[in-house]
Amino acid sequence: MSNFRTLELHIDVNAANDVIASGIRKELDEKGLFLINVMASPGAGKTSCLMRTIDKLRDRHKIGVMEADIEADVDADKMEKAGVRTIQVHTGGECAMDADMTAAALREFPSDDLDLIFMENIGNLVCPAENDTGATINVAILSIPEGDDKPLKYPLMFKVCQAVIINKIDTRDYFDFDDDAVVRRIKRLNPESEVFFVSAKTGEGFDKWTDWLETQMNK
Ligand SMILES: Nc1nc2c(ncn2[C@@H]2O[C@H](COP(=O)(O)OP(=O)(O)O)[C@@H](O)[C@H]2O)c(=O)[nH]1
Ligand SMILES: [Mg+2]
Repeated sequence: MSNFRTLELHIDVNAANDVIASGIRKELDEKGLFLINVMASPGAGKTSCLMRTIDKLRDRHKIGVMEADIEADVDADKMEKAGVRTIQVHTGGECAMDADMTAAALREFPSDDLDLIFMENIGNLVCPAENDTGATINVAILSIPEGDDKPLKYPLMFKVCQAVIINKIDTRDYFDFDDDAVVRRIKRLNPESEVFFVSAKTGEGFDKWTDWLETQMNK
C-alpha cells in the first residue's frame, strides 16, 4: 500500500500567473510601453522577422528585445551586433516564458527610455500559447515550409494571437501552401486576427505589418 495521499486541487494553475500578467499589462500601459510576444516554431523566422521589423521602426521608436532561450545566446548576440538593446532570458529548461520571467526581464531594461519591446519566445507552437506573459499583444509567425494546416493542429496559438505573420513567401514555388485556406483557418479561430504575408529574406510585405503595428501602438 502506498503511504502517500493524492490531493485533487481543481485549481487553475495559471491563475497566479494571470494575476501577475494583468499587473504587467497595466504597468506597461501606464508607462506607454508596448510589449509584443512573438511566438513560432524553431526556424520559422522569429529572429529574421524581428531584425527586418526593427530596421523599419528604429528611426521612429526606442526599441528593446528580450531573447528567451532554454540556454543559448545566439539570437541575443545577433541583436546586440545589430545595435539593438537586448536582454537574454534563460528559462532554465522551461518551454515558454511566463509572467514572472517577463517581469524579471522588464526590470533589467532601462524601460523609461523605450517605447517598444519585442519578446522572442521559445520556439514551440504549444507551451508559449498557454502562458499569458503580460505582453500588450501576441503575434505568431508561421512559415510557408511548415504548411497551411498548422492552425488546425495548434489552435490555441492562433486563438491567443492578434496577428499572424506568414513568413518565407519567397519559398512559395517549392511548397503547396494554400494562402486562402490558412487565412480561413486562422480567422475561424480568431475572427479579429490580422494576417500578413512576408519574406524576411527579401523584405517583401513588411510595410503592411509595421503600419499595422504602429496603428496598434497609437491606439
Ligand atoms: N528563404 C527564407 N529563409 C528565411 C526567411 N526567414 C528566415 N529564413 C531562414 O530560416 C532560418 C531560421 O531563421 P530564424 O530567424 O533564425 O528563425 P527562428 O528560429 O524562428 O528565430 C535561417 O536560416 C534564416 O535565414 C525567409 O523569409 N525566407
Ligand atoms: Mg531565433
